[in-house]
Amino acid sequence: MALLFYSREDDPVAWKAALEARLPDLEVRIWPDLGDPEAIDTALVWRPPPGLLAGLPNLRAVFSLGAGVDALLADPTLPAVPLCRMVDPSLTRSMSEYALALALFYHRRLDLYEERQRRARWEMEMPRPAASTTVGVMGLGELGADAARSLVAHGFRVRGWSRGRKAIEGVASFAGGEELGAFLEGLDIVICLLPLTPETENILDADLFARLPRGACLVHLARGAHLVERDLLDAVERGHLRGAVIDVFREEPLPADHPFWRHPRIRVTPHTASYSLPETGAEVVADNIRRLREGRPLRHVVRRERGY
Ligand code: NDP
Ligand code: OXD
Repeated sequence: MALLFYSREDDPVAWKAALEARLPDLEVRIWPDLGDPEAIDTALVWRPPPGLLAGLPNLRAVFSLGAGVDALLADPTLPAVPLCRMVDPSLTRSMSEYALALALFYHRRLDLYEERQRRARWEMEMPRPAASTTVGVMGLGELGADAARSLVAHGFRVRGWSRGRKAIEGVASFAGGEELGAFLEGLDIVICLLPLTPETENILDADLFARLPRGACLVHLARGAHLVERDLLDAVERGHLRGAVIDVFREEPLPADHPFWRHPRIRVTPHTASYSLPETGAEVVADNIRRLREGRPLRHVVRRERGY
């Protein structure tokens, strides 16, 4: 049996080689060269066109190249086979690195110096210790928990918000909608690492921004549809938020005429916070294929009823 690989963004040749090195008997077929669809029993995909997977009659499992599976779950024709998301050390480390880098960007006031440089102003601010900055991480899953640990290790004061309460050393845990207000109160920097579900869509809105103190910064690394873009523009323009770094957008690539591109206090990065390397990600997929073959439970299976 064969695995179908589909991604417009990942290198199919590198993934094929990494998978075949681990499972020499696995035939990897790269879209659009499907061959006989009946011979395909697994698929490794990133944002496949709706209906593609439904055309594989003998599919037994779908493996996502991404940690977030919102786009897959939005396909009403997605076959009712186990869907496993990507949980991979390289993905986790690169996300934590990005979250830490951006927390440091605001903590060390690099946004202020950028602006002063444009006006040739030599004016320094006395650096403050990391412990004087409170960073809140929304979502304490594989990525959020590791990011929170990196922030703690650097010395920041760290809070985390999730559905259930967590015990992560050095992280104050807040759980559920009823504790969101207390989580947000007094944050200097909020980092969003939530999955996109019906409950979290549009969560970064005027109401949430109003619960942050004046001068807080947003680092949004999760999904475009979490953010109400108009509300962010308004909060930044009124000076309620000091600034934002946004990595994910409702429309990707971000259209050239989008106001975020040219806003002096909104920084845009092209959905680049984190990625899975074939060298490590292929091992995660190969492990699940071995489990599937041997009838053992798969790892990182998405719970469809909760959407992540
Ligand atoms: P996980 O599924 O491991 O973690 C999700 C976390 O969010 C959990 O802590 C969960 O709480 C919490 N959560 C879910 N729903 C709610 C809710 N309604 N209220 C409060 N907390 C909630 O996901 P990952 O950490 O692996 O990934 C997170 C997201 O990061 C992905 O879904 C994707 O959108 C994004 N991402 C972005 C990338 C980029 O390059 N920009 C790269 C990779 C991922 P609990 O633990 O209690 O269930
Ligand atoms: C992911 C992503 O979900 O890259 O892994 O956004």
